[in-house]
Amino acid sequence: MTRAFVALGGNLGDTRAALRKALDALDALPHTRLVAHSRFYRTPPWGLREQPPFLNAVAALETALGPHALLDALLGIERAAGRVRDGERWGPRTLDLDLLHVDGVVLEDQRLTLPHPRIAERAFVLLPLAELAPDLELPGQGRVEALLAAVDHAGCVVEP
Ligand code: PH2
Ligand code: MG
Ligand code: MG
Repeated sequence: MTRAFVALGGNLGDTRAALRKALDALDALPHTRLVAHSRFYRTPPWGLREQPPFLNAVAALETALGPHALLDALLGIERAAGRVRDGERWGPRTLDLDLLHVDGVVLEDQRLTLPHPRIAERAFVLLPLAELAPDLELPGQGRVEALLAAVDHAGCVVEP
């Protein structure tokens, strides 16, 4: 079993329900267990600014799935949640599941780059990830707690 971290996000519809359902779906994946999840954060939209705020969280899994099988499983959960890919990069979405990191894995191919290449820029990922794994060393990027200290996360607030 390998530890993997998944970012959850969404900003269309009932995002709280979508994230809760996604956590259940992650736990229900074959050969996979949800070990922990962060609190939910309301976060300002990053990348494309003119869209509703996001709800974001991070999940820690133990899984026997390889990185590509896990990616396929995440896409399947997004589809089951009604995600429609209209091609707009960084645009609004019902549910987004991004594979952030898998212990011991560094890879880059057509489908997948690990660790996720933009973690260090994203307070909406670093804040929940630091709840679960502040000491995690992301190959090529650094330690999560140090990365978090270098970004502005003032606009991100824990949902009650
Ligand atoms: N996801 C994006 C683009 N921008 N901004 C926030 N705050 N949270 C997200 O999850 C997010 C985003 C594309 O996946
Ligand atoms: Mg994303
Ligand atoms: Mg995505």
